[in-house]
Amino acid sequence: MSLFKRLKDKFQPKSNEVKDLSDESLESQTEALDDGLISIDEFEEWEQEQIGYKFKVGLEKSREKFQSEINELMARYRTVDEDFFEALEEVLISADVGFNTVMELTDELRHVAKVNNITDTSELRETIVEKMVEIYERNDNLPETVNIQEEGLTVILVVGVNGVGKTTSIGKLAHKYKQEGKNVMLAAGDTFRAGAINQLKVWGERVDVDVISQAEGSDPAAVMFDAVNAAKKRGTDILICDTAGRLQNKGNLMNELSKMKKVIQKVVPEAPHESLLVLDATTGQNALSQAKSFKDVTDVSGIVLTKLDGTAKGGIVLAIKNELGIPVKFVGLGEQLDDLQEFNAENYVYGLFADMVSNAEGDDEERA
Ligand SMILES: Nc1nc2c(ncn2[C@@H]2O[C@H](COP(=O)(O)OP(=O)(O)OP(=O)(O)O)[C@@H](O)[C@H]2O)c(=O)[nH]1
Ligand SMILES: [Mg+2]
Repeated sequence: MSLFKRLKDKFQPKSNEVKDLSDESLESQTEALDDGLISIDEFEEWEQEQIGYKFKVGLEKSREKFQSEINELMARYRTVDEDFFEALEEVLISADVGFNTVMELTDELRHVAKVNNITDTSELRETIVEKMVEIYERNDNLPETVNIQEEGLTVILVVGVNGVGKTTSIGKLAHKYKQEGKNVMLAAGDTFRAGAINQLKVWGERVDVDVISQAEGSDPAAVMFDAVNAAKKRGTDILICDTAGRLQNKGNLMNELSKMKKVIQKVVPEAPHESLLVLDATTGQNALSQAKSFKDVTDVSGIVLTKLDGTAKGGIVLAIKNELGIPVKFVGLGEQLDDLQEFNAENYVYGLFADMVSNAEGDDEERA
């Protein structure tokens, strides 16, 4: 089955009647689901539609920009030639896909066009998208799933420069895991910025989970020690640790992180199970260089890419995985509590190309 057909089956309502998935209707739909009249299959289908909808809304800016540029490109260059590929490269680079990834992608497209004798640019439209997914999934030795322990405590350390969305993401993660029935606790490791501890406490209240903290200015490693011990004692499933985004200088920040890790490992030797680096998608290439500096000094097991809803350059996801070799594990698609979603390449591509997917109907052509 072609990629677009598969995505269409996965995310779009089967009924002719298009469901309104917007805010208030969600609650009534959930209630309708609770009456026991719906099968597991139907529930899973409904859930997929919800997730598809979230990605579609969150990636709206990127989708609009990308699609209009691709349409313009196809209108301007009708025949597949070097000029077309060069113009396509420009479009992809301006979407923050990343230079090396763009070159890899267009080289493969050149090959596909040659082998299949494709001369009409519009025939390459779907292949462009397919190749993006293919390239994304190629580096398959990277663990995409979040390393949550089946039993015992899971420690998640959340790092990143100031303002990228660490604390907000922690709140959303806590909410997500709590919804899944886990026992969640937060550790207020940003003791440096005035107000940071309070901000985390507000999140703790909002999603109803405990927050372990000490006074402003205290040693964050000591907070971690307290928190891990408390989590073990209370039988917590998941401890999520906030950290400072800014200290006197970069060296201090990195030293502090390694000290925190050491202290955590004294109590739970295999922790942290995840070190999530939060990056702000709206900062584009700057996010990539932040990731490089963090990667140099500390292990990063996954990226939380926030504010995708705020950028038209959603191609950054591809650049992160291909150019840094770190999987994106979560994406921020908005400011609501459930707008932090687990990343998945198909959901992402659906969000970026939903209109093209919708139009895929009736096109029975399949390319090998
Ligand atoms: N639109 C949108 N806004 C977001 C998202 N994630 C975070 N934000 C906003 O980004 C701003 C900064 O978020 P924080 O969580 O305070 O960032 P931080 O990394 O903890 O910042 P410091 O504590 O200063 O290091 C807040 O206004 C959030 O609402 C997202 O996915 N989408
Ligand atoms: Mg913070």
